Amino acid sequence: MIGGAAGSALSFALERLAGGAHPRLYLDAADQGQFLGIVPFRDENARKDVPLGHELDGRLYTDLSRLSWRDGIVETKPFYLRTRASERTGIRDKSGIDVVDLTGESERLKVETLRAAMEPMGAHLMECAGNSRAASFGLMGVASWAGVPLSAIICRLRKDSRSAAVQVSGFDWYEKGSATSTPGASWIFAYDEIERTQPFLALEMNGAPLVRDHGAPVRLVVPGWYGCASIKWVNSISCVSEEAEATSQMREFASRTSQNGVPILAREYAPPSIEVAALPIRVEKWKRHGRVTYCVIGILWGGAGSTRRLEIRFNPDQPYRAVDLLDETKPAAWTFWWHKWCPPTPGQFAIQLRIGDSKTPTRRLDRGVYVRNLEIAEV
Ligand SMILES: Nc1nc2c(c(=O)[nH]1)N[C@H]1C(S)=C(S)[C@@H](COP(=O)(O)O)O[C@H]1N2
Ligand SMILES: [Mo]
Repeated sequence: MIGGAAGSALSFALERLAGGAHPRLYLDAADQGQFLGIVPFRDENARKDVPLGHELDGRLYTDLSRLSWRDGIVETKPFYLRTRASERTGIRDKSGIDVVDLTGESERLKVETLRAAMEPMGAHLMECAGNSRAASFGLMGVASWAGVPLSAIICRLRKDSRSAAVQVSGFDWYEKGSATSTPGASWIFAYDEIERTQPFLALEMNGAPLVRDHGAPVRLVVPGWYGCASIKWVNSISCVSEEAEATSQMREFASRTSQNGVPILAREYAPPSIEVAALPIRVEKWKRHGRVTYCVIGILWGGAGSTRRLEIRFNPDQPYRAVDLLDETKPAAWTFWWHKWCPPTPGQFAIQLRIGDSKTPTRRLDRGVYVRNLEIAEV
């Protein structure tokens, strides 16, 4: 978990257990040599693990360097925020959700009713499509959720033959405007997408009721999709026709979710699926047998496939090499990898990653979105 005593996760060493088939990470630094510290990434200045700003411009960038391989869960307090709760608290009705059919007839679904039907939904990764170096790559996290599948709520609506899709909307009115974000949060889901991705209405995050900034009392979580579809402060779920126009939220995120231009109709949008990507999260410096060595530790996430060969290089003129993957594939979350590294000379390096054997798209990774830079002073 992230969020314990600072520095507690700093000193784990990585080693293959003698004779064991599975690589293990373990905390005993004794026979690993001497832990000398963490090498910071360059050109990253965002303040991490504290909420910054308010409302639409509110952010929290998670410090992923403190992530522990043991459960890979980010505690709620340092979990990333993209948009903080509105200050217009008085005008929001938090008692339930309006469920609206195609004729416009609506039924009030109470939060208490949802709570009574709540079940564990497992650990799921969420990443903002705007995650980038400017955010110190801190706009992502894995939490464990409890809630109710969206399909359980819309099953009634489904019988209407003219309905093709469902629009989930959240409260999104704020005291102040924003230079970079548009108010209005809703996303339209085709029925077959709901079946495939199994979105759920979450009431609990990491074993406690949802907090305000994460969408209390009820938010949507769409496993495997960028966070822009995971609507917070859900206040209505409506049936819409096949000709429904894309929402302002869908248009706002069109380029960040790799759409072809800004399509007019909702059904023209490709699912904003998180493609396979990887990120170094921590570079450890060690002294072993009188030599300085480095260990790059990172995460791999996204995509639907299972066999993933991840490769690393430290400069464009070097060949790619396979990294070691922690042998636990959790398709809904992230998995850990590491790579021991002895830089040839001191200097500046850019850590690049690629999927060696993939036919699946890895557009953000290939565009260099997740490249991190560092300076090595000692070899
Ligand atoms: N109502 C509402 N829901 C929203 C947003 C928003 O601005 N308003 N932002 C979305 C985006 S872009 C992301 S990445 C996720 C972030 O969820 P989190 O802040 O709980 O991590 O919420 C989504 N849900
Ligand atoms: Mo986002």
